[in-house]
Amino acid sequence: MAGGSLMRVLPRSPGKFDWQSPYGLPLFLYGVALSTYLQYSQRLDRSTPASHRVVDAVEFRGIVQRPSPRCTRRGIRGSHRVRTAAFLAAFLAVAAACEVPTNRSSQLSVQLDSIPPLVSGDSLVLSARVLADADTVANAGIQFSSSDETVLLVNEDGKLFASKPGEADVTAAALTFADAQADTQTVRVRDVYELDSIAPQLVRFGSILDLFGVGLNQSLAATIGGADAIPHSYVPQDPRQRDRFGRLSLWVTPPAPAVSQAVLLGFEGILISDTILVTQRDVYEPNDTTPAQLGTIADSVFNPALAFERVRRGDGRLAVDWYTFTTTTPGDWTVSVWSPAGGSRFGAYVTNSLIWSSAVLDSDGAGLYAVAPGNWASGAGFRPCDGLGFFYPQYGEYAFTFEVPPDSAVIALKDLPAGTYHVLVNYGEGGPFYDPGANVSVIAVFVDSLNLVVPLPTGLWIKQGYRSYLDPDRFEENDHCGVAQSISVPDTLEQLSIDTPHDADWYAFSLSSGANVQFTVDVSENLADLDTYVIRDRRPDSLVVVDFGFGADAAAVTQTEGVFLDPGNYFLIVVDFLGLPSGYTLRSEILPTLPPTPAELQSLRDRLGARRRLLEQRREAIARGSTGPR
Ligand SMILES: [Ca+2]
Ligand SMILES: [Ca+2]
Ligand SMILES: [Ca+2]
Repeated sequence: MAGGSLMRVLPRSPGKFDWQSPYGLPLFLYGVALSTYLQYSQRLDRSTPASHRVVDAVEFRGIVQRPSPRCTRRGIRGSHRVRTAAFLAAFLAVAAACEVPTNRSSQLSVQLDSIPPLVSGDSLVLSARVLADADTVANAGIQFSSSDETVLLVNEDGKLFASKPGEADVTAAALTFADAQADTQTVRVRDVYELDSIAPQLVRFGSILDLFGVGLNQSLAATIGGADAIPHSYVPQDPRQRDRFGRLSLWVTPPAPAVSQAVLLGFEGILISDTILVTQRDVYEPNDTTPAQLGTIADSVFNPALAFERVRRGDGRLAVDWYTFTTTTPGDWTVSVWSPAGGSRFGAYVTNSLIWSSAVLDSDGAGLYAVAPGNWASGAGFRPCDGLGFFYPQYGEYAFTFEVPPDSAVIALKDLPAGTYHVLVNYGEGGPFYDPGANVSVIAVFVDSLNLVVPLPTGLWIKQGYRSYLDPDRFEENDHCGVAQSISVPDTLEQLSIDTPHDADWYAFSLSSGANVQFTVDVSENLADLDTYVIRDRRPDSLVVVDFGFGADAAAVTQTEGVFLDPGNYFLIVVDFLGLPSGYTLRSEILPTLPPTPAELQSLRDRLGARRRLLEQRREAIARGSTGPR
């Protein structure tokens, strides 16, 4: 009865039906209209003995279980427990006798799971399945093979071992379905230390080159075009496998030539990239007569791989590097600029006002960088106050302070008002001076007689916060006259500090009657060499240097002469001649009032002359030291 009705009811058109059994074993019978089939099977369940020749009646092509277990007794038992148990038991007894049913489909194919990137020495177990359309055929045996056993060892069970770098095809084929389309993947086995690709192909100094590969990390010595490359970052593809695939990013540093290769040197050997092209300018160029605008800085701008390009402007002068940055809230900021090749040709200044104008020309008709009246600058040897330089009556000329040129500059500024600031970096011969005719403090840059053509490495870091070598003293910020600290005379002030190289401490004091005042600076760092300048404040007309002190033989104590000072307003500036931070104590005393003698005036002139000569000697020594072979 059952066999006959089944033959009549079941359509012969192929179809499929997913049915989730109450026991979590999804069953899928393929090849018949299963809804009908199951209706029948349920009817049969109630009325028909388990033994049944249902298999003859349906055009099934296989039975599918997901997930596909091996053909085990357990799997079959599970299938028995479906509600249509009676029917299915009979069905499965035939269909699932551990050999997959006959292949009558041209839709069958093998799907080999994606093989992950491999490194020599890796092993894994391959997985694949036979698919009928999009569905997995249960119990279908798979045979795995490798096209090159010297590269990839693959056994029958699909265990794979990557034995050496190279390429091989892995094929998964169905054991029993002769018509099933085999699946092949080409697999590349990477070396444990391998450079894969590099990007971008065209870079500038200060840009970042990304190297992709295996075994790359930041501890490798790296060069680009022979120049030491500065590590930027390393990002592993898989954080749990840092020593495998990843991206190593390097700063492109000068003087990498126009056609360069990246070279990585590790314990495992040397890796060399393809050629990259290097534009011989840094990422902020051109920023000579118009500044590179860094915009509003929330936290920091950092680039250790910039270049001083040593190119000449139209007026024959060496180009400079000029940046502006903007802060939106008052706060502490530190500007740091450095160059290994700095020395006597290096100058870096921060100012709240800077213009370049061919309207402000030097005697040769070259343009100058000018700090406008009323503004300030801070940087070794460049300390205009209200735009003015200091008049040295002993010489009949204007200058600022005498300070040895640094090879790096750290300018830390506390409580900087919100606004836009300028950073000017000058590597050329020349320097700052005050032009009384134009009433501006200017920075002139002259042609570099050394005529070097290679770009010099330099770095820039503008960072929120006050980053000093020593703790700032209680009077910071006092780096320019606009924020000078008022002091009494006489007095003794302790626990002061030159907190970074070339920190300058400005103090303001007034005398209501003439006095013979002597200032003494005691440093805590014996090598430090601090100088004092006593300046008569005659703004807006002039700032006149009336006394000057520096350590004689031992630099530990600096003392002014005790020159008679007329009633009026004064500045006392403590500057760092050598660029050596130190704590200090500042003591002011009133000495017995005596009019200045010609000998005292001569003494001041001599001291200033001595300082100038020492400065020139140091400049020359630095220049000799920094112009050797590079
Ligand atoms: Ca530059
Ligand atoms: Ca200070
Ligand atoms: Ca200061």
